[in-house]
Amino acid sequence: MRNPPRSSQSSKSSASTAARPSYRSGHRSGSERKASRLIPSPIDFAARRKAFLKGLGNGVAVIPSAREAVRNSDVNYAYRQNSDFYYLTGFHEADSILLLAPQSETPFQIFVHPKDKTREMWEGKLLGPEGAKKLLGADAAFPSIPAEPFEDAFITAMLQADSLYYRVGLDKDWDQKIFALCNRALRKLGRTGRPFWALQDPQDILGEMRLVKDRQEIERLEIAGKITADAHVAAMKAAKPGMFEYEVEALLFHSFRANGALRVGYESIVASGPNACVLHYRDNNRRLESTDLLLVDAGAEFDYYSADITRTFPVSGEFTPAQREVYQAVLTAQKFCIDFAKPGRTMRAIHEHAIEVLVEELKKLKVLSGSSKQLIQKRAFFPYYPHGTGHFLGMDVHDVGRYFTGWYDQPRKLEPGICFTIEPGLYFAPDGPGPAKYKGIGVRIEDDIVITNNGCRVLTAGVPKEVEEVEALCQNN
Ligand SMILES: [Mn+2]
Repeated sequence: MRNPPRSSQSSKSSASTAARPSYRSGHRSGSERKASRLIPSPIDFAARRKAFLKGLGNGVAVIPSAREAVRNSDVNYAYRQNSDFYYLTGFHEADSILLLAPQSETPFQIFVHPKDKTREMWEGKLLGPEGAKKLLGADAAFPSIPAEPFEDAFITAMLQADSLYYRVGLDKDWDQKIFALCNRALRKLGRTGRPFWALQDPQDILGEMRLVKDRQEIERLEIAGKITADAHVAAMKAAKPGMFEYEVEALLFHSFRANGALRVGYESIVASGPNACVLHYRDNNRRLESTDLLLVDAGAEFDYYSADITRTFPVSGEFTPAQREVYQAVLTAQKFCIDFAKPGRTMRAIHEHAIEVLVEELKKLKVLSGSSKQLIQKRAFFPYYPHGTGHFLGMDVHDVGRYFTGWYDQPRKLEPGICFTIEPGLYFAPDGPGPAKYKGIGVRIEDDIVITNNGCRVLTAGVPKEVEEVEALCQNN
């Protein structure tokens, strides 16, 4: 089978509202949703380009589309556009190149796969250069195959530029091509003694732009959060002893797609029993046992924005006393961190806060003892809490943007519009340290939040996390 159809680019307005699946109420939930309220407002890609072009100063930016990745023979992995490319264009096709040159008469140039009847018969419609000019609002659009139009345009642009914004190191073929073209441009200048261009990472500008979300982006993260929350609720209701982890995974994916989210933001983690202690567990092939906790870490991607939720619940519908103790400790930390998150605070401070709360909880559970300060200094919590408390969230599940300003000793202050996860956990590996009664228990609770003017808002509140609510849902098969 070929890839599923990507977001349609069929209507006139689709350049600004590309990939806008409607959100349909899940038939299992029974609650009426007004679909109109869940269709996000269109994104102004031209405004994004304008801001980016301004940031480039006298530089030129080249952003190639994501490459098709071969799975085997002539079959590819499912394609997803590069986030930066999509962020600036709303265009989802492979074999495209974005060339942005503020000094040029045509600052926004795009190179796209040429129209090709045979290819279109197999793969679906291509926008083609003419369509790209019209629908994407490009100042100039050319075929990306053969390479000459891009090469000529790039060299011309570089002759007028001070610096090159191009991300090195992601794609060797592209690196070679770009450097060779730069050298051709230098030769073209003759014996001027002009040195090679300063090389900049487009992330310098784009990372900051993408990190602070505007209304349209928050809407999308909110919808992704709602779709994901519904899927987690469905998983809690459906999971029972004897099922396989992959059955729960399938159910999540069904729920995502049935509600208009075309992809997962990352491969779902469905980890039962001791598998929950494997932080990025992916096998998803164990059979659920009646005394298991099931840790589900899964997020839908809606219109290129991803949610990221983790819930941990008892397969039987009831926590054992030991499971409940660990769960309650993590929940306490998670809620404290959410209360703590507000403008001016930092991701590092939130993490430190989580550690402080978890250390107190571990003392209550008699896992640790002694002075909290010393336990933190010695990192005594680390065997049980070996990961961070959150990450930026957006088009990439681990989103772009600087966690630090200046050098790495100055954590950046959070500001309204920054979205991230809060996901403390506790893990007692079967062969690790800790009291016997906790061995094999792994709990993580993760929500997505956006910083507001005076605090934060949880985007994923649709899936319960209080012990009684979780048990009630799990029992309601
Ligand atoms: Mn996460």
